Amino acid sequence: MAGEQLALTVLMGVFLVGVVTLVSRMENLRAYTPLVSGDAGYGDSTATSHKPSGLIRWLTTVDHKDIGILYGIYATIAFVWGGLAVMLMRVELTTPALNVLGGTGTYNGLLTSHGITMLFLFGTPIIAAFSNYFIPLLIGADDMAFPRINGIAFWLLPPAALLIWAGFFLDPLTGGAVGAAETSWTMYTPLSAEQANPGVDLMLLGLHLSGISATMGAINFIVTIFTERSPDVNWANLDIFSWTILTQSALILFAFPLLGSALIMLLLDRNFQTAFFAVDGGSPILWQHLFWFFGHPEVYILVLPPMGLVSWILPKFSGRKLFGYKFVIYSTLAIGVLSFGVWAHHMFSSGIDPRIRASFMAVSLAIAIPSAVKTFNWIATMWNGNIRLTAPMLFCIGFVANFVIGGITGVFLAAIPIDLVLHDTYYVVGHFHWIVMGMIAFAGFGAIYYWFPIVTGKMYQKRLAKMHFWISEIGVAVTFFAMLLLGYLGMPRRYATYEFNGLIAPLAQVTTLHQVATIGAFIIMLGQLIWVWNLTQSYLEGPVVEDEDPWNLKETGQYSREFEWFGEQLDTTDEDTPALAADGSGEPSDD
Ligand code: HEM
Ligand SMILES: [Cu+2]
Repeated sequence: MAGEQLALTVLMGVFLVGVVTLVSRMENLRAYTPLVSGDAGYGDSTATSHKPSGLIRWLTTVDHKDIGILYGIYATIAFVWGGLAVMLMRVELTTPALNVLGGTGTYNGLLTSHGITMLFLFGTPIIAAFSNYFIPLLIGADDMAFPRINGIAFWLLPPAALLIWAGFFLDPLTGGAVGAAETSWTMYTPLSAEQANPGVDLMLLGLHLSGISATMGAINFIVTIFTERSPDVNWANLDIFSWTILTQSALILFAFPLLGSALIMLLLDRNFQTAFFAVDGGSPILWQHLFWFFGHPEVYILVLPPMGLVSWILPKFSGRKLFGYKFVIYSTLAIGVLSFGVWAHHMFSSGIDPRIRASFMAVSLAIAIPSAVKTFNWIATMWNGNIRLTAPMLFCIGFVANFVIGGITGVFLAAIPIDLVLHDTYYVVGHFHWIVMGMIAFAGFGAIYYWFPIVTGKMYQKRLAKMHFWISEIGVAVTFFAMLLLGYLGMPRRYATYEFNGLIAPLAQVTTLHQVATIGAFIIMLGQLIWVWNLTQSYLEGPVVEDEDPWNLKETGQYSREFEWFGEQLDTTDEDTPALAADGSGEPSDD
């Protein structure tokens, strides 16, 4: 046994050395690195002619635009995986008994994978997709400050996903000896420490990798925004999206090391008999403190950049500048700072000192203030504006509406007495899904539609995009409103089956609400199928965009740097591509 292991270790070592040698010998890896090949900005067409083509290009690229696209594809795959997991769970929940998935273990595995995938493998990377592609364009930089670190940061993610999902693949191969982790995304101890399943260790290692990737990205963005701005971009006219990415990067820098340390402590507890989180001699509550000191900022790491995207895109279709630009920045910074002072609002019912609890309640309620400032700024921007209901704008408006519900349900949870009743019920699930699905995903969709012409040179099908919005918004409202109601009825979260004392809540009502939520989930899924179809079809066959201003932003003085860059690209490409309608769309405009 020990001999076998040694042989395996040696083999692995030889393999790794081989890979390193191979990579270091690939001369052309460096050939098109902007920093190495001298001045090779994207205006310089020789820069791109150095690029290898096909698979090698995508595996070795250090161009921020390529890396942005890689992040986008990766996040979409994760979104599909996480979405399929949750559909299985929702089908299981249509009846009180367990009759779809083989056992509660499968349910728990899907639940864990859904949460972790959506937050770490979809949420953070989809934001990185936009920031990598567009921040250098928006601030007039040639590329990121460290293009190769940028590439490495991305390539840490596929192994991270494989490790996080490993339990599912290894389960059938090992006859169940290694299975999917069943810890939920919060990985609460002692459950996570005592679960004797190597799948948990693999997941923890995967999470650690994803954290390293995010931290490398954050450092890169901070340095890029500080040092690579073109001379005419200063702090007073830096675009709002870059501001939110800068704040987000700072949050990552302070929060992720906490997660990394906690994960290592948990791994040590699991494999080397340390007792950080042990019930005897250690402290399970310590895990909650460490986890939420990371975990609460993480929710703002996920939501601040989408807020930045909306603050950037919404004015374009309101025909006026963002109302209160400065205050939108101040509120971003305020949320960033405050988010480190509220972690214990996830622990109100865990028996911590009531006096400590009260101060956390106060700070949590205070976050509602900068959040409201933002909301009023968005509304004031639209007020009396010349609103054009294009797909990106619809998603922005949906975003604001969903934030009102997601944010206000959060304020209720921040009140200790209410939280003691609603904690660990579906109300909490409803609260954060209004935000993560209703805001983060929506801002992502809005930005994808808005920048689609720049990235692909094509235009999407506008009617399908609007259908995508309406179906998604209806699905979100049906699903997550049903969850808020389930919470009021006392339905606990994270259960595969349910059973109720009729005096507290009639089982029939609970079942009906679960069925409503499942129908809503299918509506959401339908919307996403339309989205995937639209993007794929339009990318392959959509009308080519000839107009450097496909959104008619010049008219209202909203034309900005990334479209200027797009215009330059159009000037340098072939003239013989077929011309298109003046507004850049291939379809009759129905805006
Ligand atoms: C006005 C702002 C907000 C307030 C006051 C607030 C408050 C709260 C509170 C008190 C909880 C704990 C509930 C419990 O477990 O009993 C909670 C849970 C949660 N919130 Fe919020 N929230 C706000 C905004 C957000 C945002 C912007 C996001 C996401 C981007 C978010 C994501 C979450 C998540 C993921 C959980 C559940 C964590 C878990 O237990 O798995 N919240 N929120
Ligand atoms: Cu929180």
